[in-house]
Amino acid sequence: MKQEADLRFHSQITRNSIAMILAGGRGSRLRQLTDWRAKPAVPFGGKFRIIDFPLSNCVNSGIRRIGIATQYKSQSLISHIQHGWGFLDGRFHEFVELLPAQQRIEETWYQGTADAVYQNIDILRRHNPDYVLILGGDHVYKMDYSKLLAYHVEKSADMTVACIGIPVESASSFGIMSVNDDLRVTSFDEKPSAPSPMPGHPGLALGSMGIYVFNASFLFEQLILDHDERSSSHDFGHDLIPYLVPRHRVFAHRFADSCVNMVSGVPYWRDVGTIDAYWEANLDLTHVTPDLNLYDDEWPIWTHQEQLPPAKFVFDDDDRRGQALDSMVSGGCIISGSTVRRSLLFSNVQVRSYSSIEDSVVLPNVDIGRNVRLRRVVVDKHCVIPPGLMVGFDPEEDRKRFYVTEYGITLITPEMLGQKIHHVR
Ligand code: ADQ
Ligand code: ADP
Repeated sequence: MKQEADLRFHSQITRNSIAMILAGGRGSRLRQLTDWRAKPAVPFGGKFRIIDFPLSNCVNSGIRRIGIATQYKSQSLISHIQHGWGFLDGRFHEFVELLPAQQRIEETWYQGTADAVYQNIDILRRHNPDYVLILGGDHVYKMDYSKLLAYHVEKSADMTVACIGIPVESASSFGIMSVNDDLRVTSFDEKPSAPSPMPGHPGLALGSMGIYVFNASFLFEQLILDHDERSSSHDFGHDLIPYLVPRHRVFAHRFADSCVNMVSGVPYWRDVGTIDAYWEANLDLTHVTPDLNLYDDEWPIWTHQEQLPPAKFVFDDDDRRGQALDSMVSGGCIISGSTVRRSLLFSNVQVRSYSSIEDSVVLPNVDIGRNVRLRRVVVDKHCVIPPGLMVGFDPEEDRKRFYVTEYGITLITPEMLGQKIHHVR
């Protein structure tokens, strides 16, 4: 009975909520992978884009009214959303609405993250929500937002911030908070230079995940004050939250209480903001029991899928086997007379005879010629890898043409190969 009552409570709250995904950031640490697309549009996991994770979390949590604020290099993101996320039904007041920075209210682009919401305040108001859920478009994780919203309501909070333990060494890239015994936030510092650990957890600081719930009328009132009356860079982490904490009821919600994908008791949440982290999180999916479960029917990740034939593995004319081992291979791929090991191939990748691909992530529409050897690389969309190319064996040589990370992962893009993209499939 209690469970049924909880479900009714959750569904009523989610129905009266609207989500706003902030998808305008550049993600410059992903180097040339974000030269042509915003970080939320970066492909991930063989057939998804990063933004599919927060979007799927919304839909799976019962939140069907979603705005997406776009800005930097948004064409790729817009086309993905238009192709893949049109299934929400306007007749039931469900929608995914793209909100490009279009200088509607101000003659400027979105400034900080709070400004991206402020500039759409009239659109949000029109839908008359009780709660607004604000999300980043940059992280890979599975979370039941209905539990976060229910927590916010139970605490009678004005605002709630989802939080997670962050190793102190990397905590200066996050908003770091302290809380009292009731989880009320008592201080909030955006990217502090010397973050303090949580009491009782020497190596961990309490970090904001950039996921916020607000009572809608409270949010609108505070955004207007932030805009009209305060000197501010209009950013949630730098300005709004530190201002609200001493004056209003701001609570922290532990991600572990709403996470759908735990790994040995620790909730899965990945930034994939650097080439190393991106490579590692993608390659992890090829392991026998990966940290991120993409095969969970209870919490599916939705995306735009091109109609493609199945992956094909064939012998070549010299009778060499085409094979992939410990790998994930998407639709439209053809592996002929070559071997792919511990790698993730996105759709429409062709690998020709005598080639070997190891520990690599290959994005869609890539053509790999004969006698190619790739090891520990990330290959961007549309690359044509010329016959005989060897990458991943001599970092000094690779650095002359490609981008090689400190950890020894090489990024290959069409520009680095001297190729121009004329035709985009
Ligand atoms: P950061 O991720 O460093 O910290 P930010 O660069 O503002 O903060 O990005 C937050 C989200 O907003 C991202 O999804 C980004 O794409 C988007 N975004 C950034 N600028 C935007 C703009 N002008 N218009 C639209 N969208 C924009 C934040 C918080 C920290 C918290 C971390 C968790 O500020 O407190 O710890 O997220 O990762
Ligand atoms: P995505 O996978 O991010 O959608 P697309 O291949 O569809 O990437 O490209 C998105 C946009 O960027 C398209 O308009 C495309 O023409 C442009 N683009 C992508 N890569 C290049 C490039 N190397 N040179 C020129 N334009 C590019």
